[in-house]
Amino acid sequence: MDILLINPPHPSIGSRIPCEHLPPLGLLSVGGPLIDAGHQVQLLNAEFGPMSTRQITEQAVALAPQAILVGHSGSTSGHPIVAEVTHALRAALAQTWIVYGGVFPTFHWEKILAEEPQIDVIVRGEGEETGTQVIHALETNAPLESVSGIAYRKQGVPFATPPAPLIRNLDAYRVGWELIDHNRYSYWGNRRAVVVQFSRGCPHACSYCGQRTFWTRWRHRDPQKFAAELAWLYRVHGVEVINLADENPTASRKAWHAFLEALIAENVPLTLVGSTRADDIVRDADILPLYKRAGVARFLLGIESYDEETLRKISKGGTAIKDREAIRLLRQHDILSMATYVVGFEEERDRDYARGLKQLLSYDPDQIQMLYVTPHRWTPYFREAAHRHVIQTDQRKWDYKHQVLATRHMPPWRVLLWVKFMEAIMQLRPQSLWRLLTHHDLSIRAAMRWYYQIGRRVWPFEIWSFLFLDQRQKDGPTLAEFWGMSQGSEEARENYAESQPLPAPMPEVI
Ligand code: B12
Ligand code: SF4
Repeated sequence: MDILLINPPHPSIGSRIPCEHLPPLGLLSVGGPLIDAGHQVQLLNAEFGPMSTRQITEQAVALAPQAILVGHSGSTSGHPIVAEVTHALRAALAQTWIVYGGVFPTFHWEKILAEEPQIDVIVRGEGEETGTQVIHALETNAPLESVSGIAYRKQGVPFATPPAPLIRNLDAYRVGWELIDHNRYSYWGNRRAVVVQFSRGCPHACSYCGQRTFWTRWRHRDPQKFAAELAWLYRVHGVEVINLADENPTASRKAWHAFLEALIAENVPLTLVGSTRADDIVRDADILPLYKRAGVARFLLGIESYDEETLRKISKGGTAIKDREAIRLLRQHDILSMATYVVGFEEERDRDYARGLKQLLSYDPDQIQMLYVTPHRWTPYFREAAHRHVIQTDQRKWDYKHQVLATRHMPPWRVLLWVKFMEAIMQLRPQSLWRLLTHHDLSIRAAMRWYYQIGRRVWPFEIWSFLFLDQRQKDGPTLAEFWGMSQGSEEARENYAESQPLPAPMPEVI
């Protein structure tokens, strides 16, 4: 079948402010198995430009595919643009199948199928095997009901088949790297870059996390094969920067250690950036030199809050002592730390922000990222927040960089003032500037400069957007009224998936 993968343009700052783009790994992961199954696959990445809906439609019409597969990694805030683009595609290509996948449609399939008649099939969960099976069913006119892990309209009514089993062997499917021109993709200051996954899922259970419910059980690729693929990307395609998409790449010390050793043995000058948990860094204190030798340059630590009570409430499972120690250890090994700080919890007051700032200063991370709490309907946190009022009803702004829920004691302008004040203090304090100017590792200094350059544009842009672009509701609906009730039955998908036996994990002894 002739298949066109479309990555629609995302309106958020993460896509629009940096002049760099990363490959859409989700679509490439679906594309590789489709190519291997004998289909003709092309990718239209509309993030470049960005392309208008009209331009996307014109290109799609010119290519005349039999099926269009669409999805976006920023899936919640990306949904409105997917709806707009697919609507236009349907008007121009009446006979083409339109298949949609990703995290948000996995959980919101029912509403999407009811509201967007142009979408024929939604792939729920991992797309490698299910995507290939859907295309096979469409091509051979087989009943869609025979494919697990999808939703479609059965006799006009949204209908979901049973969840697909988890992919047990992540090495069984390959990424369709041939779908992109590596020259066009960069990160970390115009260095050729890719996004890759060593692992999927997370063994922890933070109550607000939408990702672990999606991937469910933590699984990892073969460490040697993964290292060999990264080395191949460097040698054949000149890739310099590896952005790890993993929720938690270091969850197994044994597997991560094996990967670091394998990558060091490949002897390729790669730069690795990713996210992980502070307690894993503390656990790995003795092997941090290996992190550095393998090329790890920065880890984002999902610290979220510096208040033990909030950490307990969101079931983070971390402690302030470990968080601080992780930052210290990373610095000791010349690895940058980026700490996230989440605001917008219901009972917050000025004194909480003041305390948070004091704590942040004492943690002394190299970079910070301030985020707004953004409850997804498929997370346990959603139930706790269901009564709160939505102040941002534009779904495109549900991107963690806009306040979406009212807080009880503070108007949004004061929350924004605190956020901007904390960002400015953290990034412009003498200690940070001194490191920026004098860090002995020149590559780290360049990376810090790059982050400051992006920050210089993002910081005023967010204030400008708040004042002149964003519309906020005064008496908005409650969260439950806005999205509907919590998706208890969808959370059951996880239990279903977890009931499937997986191969034994690598033993945790080294
Ligand atoms: C790398 C990354 C980025 C990069 C680049 C993204 C890119 N080029 O795709 C940058 C830095 C630009 C970025 C920006 C943003 N990001 Co981001 N990002 C990620 C990250 C770390 C990895 C994405 C990824 O490649 N995942 C791995 C792939 C394999 O998974 P996947 O895309 O879900 O695809 C699988 C399935 O969903 C399915 N599938 C997906 N699409 C389709 C389509 C079809 C047709 C089918 C059949 C199947 C299918 O099959 C795939 C294989 O199994 C994720 C966290 C994560 N671990 O996923 C956050 C994440 C996607 N980002 C997020 C957010 C909020 C953003 C921003 C909105 C931030 C901002 N305010 O600017 C923007 C959005 C713009 C964007 N381009 O995505 C959130 C999205 C939450 C949500 N539910 O909406 C995530 C999940 C982080 C989080 N923990 O919450 N991001
Ligand atoms: S540690 Fe990170 S990925 Fe794991 S459940 Fe918590 S927030 Fe999600």
